[in-house]
Amino acid sequence: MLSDQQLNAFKSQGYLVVNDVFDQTQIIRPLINEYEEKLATLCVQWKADGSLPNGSNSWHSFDDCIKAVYDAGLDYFQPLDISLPPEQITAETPMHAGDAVFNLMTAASLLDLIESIIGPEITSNPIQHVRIKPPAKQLYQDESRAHITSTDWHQDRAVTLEEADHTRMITAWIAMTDATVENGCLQVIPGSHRNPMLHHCPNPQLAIPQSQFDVTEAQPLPVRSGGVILFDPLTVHSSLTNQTNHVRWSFDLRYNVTGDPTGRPMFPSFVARSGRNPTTELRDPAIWRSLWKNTQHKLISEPPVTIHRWPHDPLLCA
Ligand SMILES: O=C(O)CCC(=O)C(=O)O
Ligand SMILES: [Fe+2]
Repeated sequence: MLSDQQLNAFKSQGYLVVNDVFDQTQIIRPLINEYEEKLATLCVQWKADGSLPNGSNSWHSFDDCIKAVYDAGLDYFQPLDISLPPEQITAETPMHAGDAVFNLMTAASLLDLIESIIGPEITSNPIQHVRIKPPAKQLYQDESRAHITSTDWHQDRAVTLEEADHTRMITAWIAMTDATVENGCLQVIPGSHRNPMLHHCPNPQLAIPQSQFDVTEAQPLPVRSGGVILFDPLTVHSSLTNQTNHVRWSFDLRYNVTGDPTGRPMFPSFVARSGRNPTTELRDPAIWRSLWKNTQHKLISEPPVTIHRWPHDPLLCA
């Protein structure tokens, strides 16, 4: 649970850094193993079908694999992501709903922090991603995907549909690798959660024009592997550039009060904790996987889903 001091800091600043939330042996190492295995499987397939050059045989690390796969122009992101994409969902669209991810999402140490802020009726919100970011110097010049390169300034409320504008929600940003100023940690505008929703421009990333806030107030938030940054859905945030030679890896998860709209109704949510009715808590990762599988089957036959509300505004988004 958060101390009164931590809770007050969260309420006044709109964010809180908490180190050492996840046990390295129980949670972080199994996640690394699960991702290493998944990436290795992908690489075997890509080599077999000729899309990955043979020279890439001598990888020694997860880092090297990610770099080689990115260099070859292959999409490692979607198969490793923990959500379906917003569009072009087919029967083959991959995603990663592994046991170790489920254990992260439902870890008591994280839910305790969330409970301190929004109470004991907690739903795991399906707006969730992995971000495995190669060194910036290695990226293609036109790379703009927020899961691969630095993320532009935004509020998370803006990535939901209007139905969730009053949803009591928290983002939990989890450092897998140590997150530093050099490798592209998160940064926030302290106190900006007291703003209303600011205007967001849709392209190339969803972003608040810099005329709408004071970017000189930006506060970078380094956090160690296994630590968490909690923030309010209206806190203005972005991430820095990865200027190192190593991959920077994080997950971002969201939780809302059970019963409030998630803001992405086409994707599956589940009860992660319930003080009132613990039997409603989902404890089985196989059921979580099947929720996503069923969603996928349903969405194949439907038109692309809209995940945010922002049209291009020619005045604000020049
Ligand atoms: O890690 C990043 O680059 C940005 C993450 C983010 O925007 C979020 O967690 O809401
Ligand atoms: Fe965000």
